[in-house]
Amino acid sequence: MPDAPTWDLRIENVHAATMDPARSGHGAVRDASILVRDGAVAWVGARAEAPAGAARRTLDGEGGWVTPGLVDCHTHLVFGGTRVAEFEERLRGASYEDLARRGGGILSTVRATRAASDDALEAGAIHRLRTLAQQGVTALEIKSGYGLDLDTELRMLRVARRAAAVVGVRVRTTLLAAHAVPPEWADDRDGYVRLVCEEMIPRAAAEDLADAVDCFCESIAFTAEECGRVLAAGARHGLARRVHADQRTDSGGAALAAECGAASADHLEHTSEEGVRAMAAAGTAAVLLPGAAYTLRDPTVPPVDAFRRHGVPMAVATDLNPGSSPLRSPLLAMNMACTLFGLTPDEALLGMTRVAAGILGLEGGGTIRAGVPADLVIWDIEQPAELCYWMGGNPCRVVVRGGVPDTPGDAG
Ligand code: DI6
Ligand code: FE
Repeated sequence: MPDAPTWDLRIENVHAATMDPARSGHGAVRDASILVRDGAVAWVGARAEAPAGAARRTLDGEGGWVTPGLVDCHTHLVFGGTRVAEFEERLRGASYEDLARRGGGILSTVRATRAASDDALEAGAIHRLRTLAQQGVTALEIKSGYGLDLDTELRMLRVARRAAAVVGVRVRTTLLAAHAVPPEWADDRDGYVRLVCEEMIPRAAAEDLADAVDCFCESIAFTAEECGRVLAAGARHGLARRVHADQRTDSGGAALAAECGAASADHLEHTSEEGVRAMAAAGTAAVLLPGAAYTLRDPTVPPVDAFRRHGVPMAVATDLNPGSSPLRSPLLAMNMACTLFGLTPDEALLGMTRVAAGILGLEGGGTIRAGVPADLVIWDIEQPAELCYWMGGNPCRVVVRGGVPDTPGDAG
């Protein structure tokens, strides 16, 4: 009997963008080999130095590039209905804020989500998740926020976890009950904030349905004071903190996120230098969501230069949601981060891998290193910047999830 193979998987004939901070640039290793055993990367380096030993399976990268699996660290992909009618209204001149004040916007998705069955919510979420997974996403965050009552918020979090298990991606869930004031609390905002802090957050934490809490700090949503109460309640219940900050106006969201020890402040189109400084001091990362800026045609760009100068790490995510960012492509989000916000392709790729994984606290940290989970993507490209360059199409050839290769179909 021959000896059992040493490795479960050997990937050859590829270049690797490892994102390993111990290597320079994006951690590139040209002519690399990657060896996988028991679901984890066992070795990565130059092919000429690769350890010997038979592999159960060998993948030929055909001269392409391998990167860590993409991490989409900000999505709202569980929801009922669509907002295609509002898309058309905005094209005729209505603003996002007009629609929200008329009871449309987030509240129209709340109505559709409350009315949807668990099965319908799950089917929609699985469909959108598969589309992301086919473009190399192996881990992501999914928020609630279209229930705005205890039952529907918890239902959304359960659906998020189940959908991720069905598709085979790693997930972190976030309770975003402070997304809008629901109609039944319109005359008692304070009562709703108390409900979020005193019932929804404790239940989501006790049932282990949420990893983090988030809030929409904005003129059409919650004030910085209200958001501060929500974030403090999340911290008391052991949840990480995230903030939708300064998306439409400078509402002090970035400074609030820093003050509450948030893992990230997200959007940040209208953040001041003072807010950036506070984030840097607190170690709060920035999440850039160019799909929303594009959809809402906001010409204001987040203070990317200030983030660089102050050393604030920048993640890039889709913000996949039915209103402000119906964007189902992580690669297009990276393209927009470069073209609209001025990131370099290296920054955009880091932002969809290592920085995003850091915000979600994922084991392995969005890198390819010995010992980390083998979540990898082989791309049909000649250089990593192509991931940001093409618009449309799908250069993803193979996705490896926990050491198991999977050839994606066409992204739908
Ligand atoms: N900002 C966003 O971009 C999403 N939520 C938020 O607070 C939009 C949500 C929506 O319009 O449905
Ligand atoms: Fe969002």
